[in-house]
Formats: sequence, structure tokens, C-alpha cells
Amino acid sequence: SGPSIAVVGVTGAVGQEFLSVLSDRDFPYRSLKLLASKRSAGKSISFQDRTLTVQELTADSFDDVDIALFSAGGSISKQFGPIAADKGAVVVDNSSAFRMVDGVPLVIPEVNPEAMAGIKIGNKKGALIANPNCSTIICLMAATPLHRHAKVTRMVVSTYQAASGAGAAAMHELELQTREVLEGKPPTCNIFKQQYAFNLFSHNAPVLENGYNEEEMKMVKETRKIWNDMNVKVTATCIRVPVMRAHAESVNLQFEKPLDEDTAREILKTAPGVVVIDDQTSNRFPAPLEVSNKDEVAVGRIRQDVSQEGNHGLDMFVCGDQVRKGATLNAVQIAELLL
Ligand code: 2RA
Repeated sequence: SGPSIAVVGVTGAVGQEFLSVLSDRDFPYRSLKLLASKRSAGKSISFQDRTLTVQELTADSFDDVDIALFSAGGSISKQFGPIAADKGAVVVDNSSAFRMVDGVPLVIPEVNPEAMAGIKIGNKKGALIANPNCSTIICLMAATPLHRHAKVTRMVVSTYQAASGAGAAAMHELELQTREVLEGKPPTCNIFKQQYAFNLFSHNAPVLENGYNEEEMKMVKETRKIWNDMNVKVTATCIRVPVMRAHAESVNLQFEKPLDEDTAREILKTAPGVVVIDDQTSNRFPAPLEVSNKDEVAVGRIRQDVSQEGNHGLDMFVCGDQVRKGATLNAVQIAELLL
């Protein structure tokens, strides 16, 4: 029993993780359709105790689909998302195609589930729901509980983003380069034009007119939409670092009301989907390897911002798995809200 589901872009790193998350969470479904490009059609993929065959994505793929999970890039989402919705499917899109479109909810289930109120499966008319960018999700999982308590007026984020955000090929290249460098060979640089192993560099997203790259402006714009607050001041610097699949982010917050670090820590300890790792005596704080392949976002280094007056500022450090909570888990949790 349950809805009929389609996973679009199933052969990519995120697509594969969609299947693991659906299985891990025992998501109920009556049918599961795996869709990808013509090139991948016919491939067999094992799922739970069965072998499924990948089907070619066409305009007719969504006739009997209740929920379509998209993660095949913005152009595929733009082309097929509306078609799927017109056929009655609720589309949960992991690309940036519709995130800033008025009327398309941009949802983190623990943060703003009300944004998708009224959307349900089984209607004649489907809907589009956008999954936020991974670095936005991970940041706001920790910042929102504090925002709800003391109202964030300004947020400054510095991200340290994993290879998985650039896809499976980037993860393979990081591993290959690391071996090459250790063996004294010149590094293979196909994905990024510079050496990635033992290095870090400004995020590979295009740089815009204002000098910010697209990743940084996603953080700015998506935060305002998710918090429904066009006045909150946000700035970000996004960096690609040689880590496989979990993002790390330094977050500085300025509040309208005072918020001391002990209260902040207590709030975060009960925040859904968040675990506090903040052991100052043994210098143990969140780290990418510790959150990789896990659902929770870890937060630590919670401390009063000494550059701000009277408990109106906090610093913290957040880590989260880019492929799970940053993409697939968040999308599946959105789908769970439709059940
Ligand atoms: C990145 N946020 O990490 C992107 C992936 N969607 O590059």
C-alpha cells in the first residue's frame, strides 16, 4: 500500500542515496519507478530484495505517479517537473530550478513544514516542492531553532563543502589525485581546473556580478524565503575542501533579543534532527567524518560572539552529510509529510 513513487536521476550519487533513504526509512509505496536518461535505461538496480530495471525518462513516465523525486539536474527538472505535476504527481525537486519561484514551497521539514500545507497526493492537480540547497539545509537546521527564540537579524556563514556536492566524479577525482600526489605523480585535474587533493579553493559555482558565487547567493536568498523574512541580513563565503561527503559550516548569528550560549545549547539539544557535540574540555566538536552517512546535523563551538554587545551574538560550527540531510533525506522527509 502507499503512493506510487518515481525517482528521476536514479543513476547519480544522489539518486542512489534516495533508494537507500527510502529503504532505511521503510517508506511505504505501492510501486517504484526508476527513471533516467536513454543512456542508462535498461540498467538493473537492486533495491531491498528485488532487482528493478531503469526506465527511460519520457513525458509519459508520470501517468500513474503520486510522488516524483527529482535529482537529475536543473534542465531535466525544468523540462519534466511541470509535466509530472500536470499529470497529478507531487514533485520534490532537488535542483535549484524552482527554489525561488513564488508559490513553490522551499521546505526543510523540521524548519518550515507549514510552507507545504495544503499539498497532498491523489489530487488531479499535482504540485512542485523545492528541496533547498545542501549548504542552506545544513546551516538552517542549527540556526532556525535559535532564530525562533531570539530572532536572527544577521547571519554570516563560511562553508567548507565536500566533494560529493560536485557529484560522484568529483569524489573519484579527489581519491585519484590523493593517490597520485602521494606517489609523486602529477594530479589528474578533469573536474576542477586546479589540484583538489591537499588543497582548498573558492566554490566552483559561477561568480555573479556582485562578486558572490551562485552557492553563496543561494544561502542568502533561500534563508530569506525559508524564514519568510526578507529583512534578515545574510552573507556567505563558500569554499570547496578535500572532504568526501559532509559539509562543515562556521555560522555567526546576530539576534534582536539577547541569547546566551547556555540557553542556545539547551535549545539545540532538543532541536529535531540536530545533535550537539560541544565538549570544550576535550576539544571535541563536530567533524565531517563523524556525520557522514548519518541523518543528524551536528553543532558545536557554541559561544558568545565577543565582538557583539550583551549576548546579542553567537558563533557555532555545524556539520552535516551533504548527500543525506543535504539532499535525499530532506526530500524523503518532505515526501513523508505527504503521506
Ligand atoms: C555543492 N550545493 O555542494 C552544491 C551541490 N548541490 O556544490
